[in-house]
Amino acid sequence: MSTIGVGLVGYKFMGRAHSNAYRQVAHFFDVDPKPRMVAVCGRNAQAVEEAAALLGWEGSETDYRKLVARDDIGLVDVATPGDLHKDVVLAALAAGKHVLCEKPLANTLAEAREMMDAAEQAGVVAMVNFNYRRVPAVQFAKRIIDDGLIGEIRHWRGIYLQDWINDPNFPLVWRMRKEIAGSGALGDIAAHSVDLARFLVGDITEVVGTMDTYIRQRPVETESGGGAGLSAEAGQEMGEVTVDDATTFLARFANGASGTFEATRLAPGRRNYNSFEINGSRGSIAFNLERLNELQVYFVDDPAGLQGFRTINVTDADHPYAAAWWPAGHILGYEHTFVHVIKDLMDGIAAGKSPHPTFEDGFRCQAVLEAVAQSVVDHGWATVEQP
Ligand code: SOE
Repeated sequence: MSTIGVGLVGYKFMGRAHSNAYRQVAHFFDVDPKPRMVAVCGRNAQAVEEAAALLGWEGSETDYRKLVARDDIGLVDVATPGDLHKDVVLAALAAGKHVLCEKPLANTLAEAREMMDAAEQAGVVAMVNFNYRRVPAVQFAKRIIDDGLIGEIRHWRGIYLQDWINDPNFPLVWRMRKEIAGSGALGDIAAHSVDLARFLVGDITEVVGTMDTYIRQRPVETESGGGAGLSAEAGQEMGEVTVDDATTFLARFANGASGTFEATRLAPGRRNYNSFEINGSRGSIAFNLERLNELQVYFVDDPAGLQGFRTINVTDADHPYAAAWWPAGHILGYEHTFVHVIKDLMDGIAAGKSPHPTFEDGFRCQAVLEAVAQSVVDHGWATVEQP
């Protein structure tokens, strides 16, 4: 049994989710190498030392350049806001480290291309953490599609709704500042839908869409900042929101299917409603992350009179990842998707092959996002750039 030293950059919401996955993966999956939680990195020395102790890291660093240079680290995990992804990833690749980078890969297509090319040059394992690909029900949907059970795919309908910033008094956190996040709902949550659509249906060739901001001013976040999730503390001053609250777009897939995408963070009552429906010539599949253990399926070949959407509880032993956890019906949660990502990343490192989503997948997703933004400027269809 071998181990690989991990260095994590970022220790807030995604840092906590990734740390949990590194702690858990070897307890449930037979991974070789096993991750060794060497150091977590953050600019605030006291805060990152506290995070190291809380999250189970051996040590901490305050400079990512020192972290990537450490001989006891073989994998660098980038769980920072988007404005830091490129610099940290390029430094880690230059140091010959394997890399896991949070989604979306970059804040611009040019950055994504530079990162994709650098990963290719470095010849290491490089993966993007679109974790919803590793929901067992999503993997099972892929199995159903690949087995031809719903026939030729004609329609993708991706709807990702949240409401955590519906309150106009919610502070101006980094996800609402273009210089840090790159975009709003488009890059934060529509990116997940685009990645799932690419995984389940195929590549996208052109798009046309809208991007809207409804709450343009918000209270500036206090220095104390928010917790490790999506919470934050409002200060007295007001600041400008510089990203989209919502986006909707149409898409054409290379295989002839049509797609609709909607993503907003202003949908009261929808906490993390990442859903999709796929219609094929022989059936349909529907998924909703808020009921992530379930997959709805419809098959036209079911006997007349017995046809209808049925709900599969994707927790049986022969369902993806399920055998490693609990007996059928003892459901999984959001955090298990990150454990599955790390399990597949360890397998990729063992095999010397980048698991999907690779950095090319990250680039292709970024290209769709950039084309949507371009279509808004041009008021017309935009072609999606290819690698
Ligand atoms: C906020 O919209 C957020 O935390 C996203 O940044 C994550 O990628 C998504 O998984 C949950 O919602």
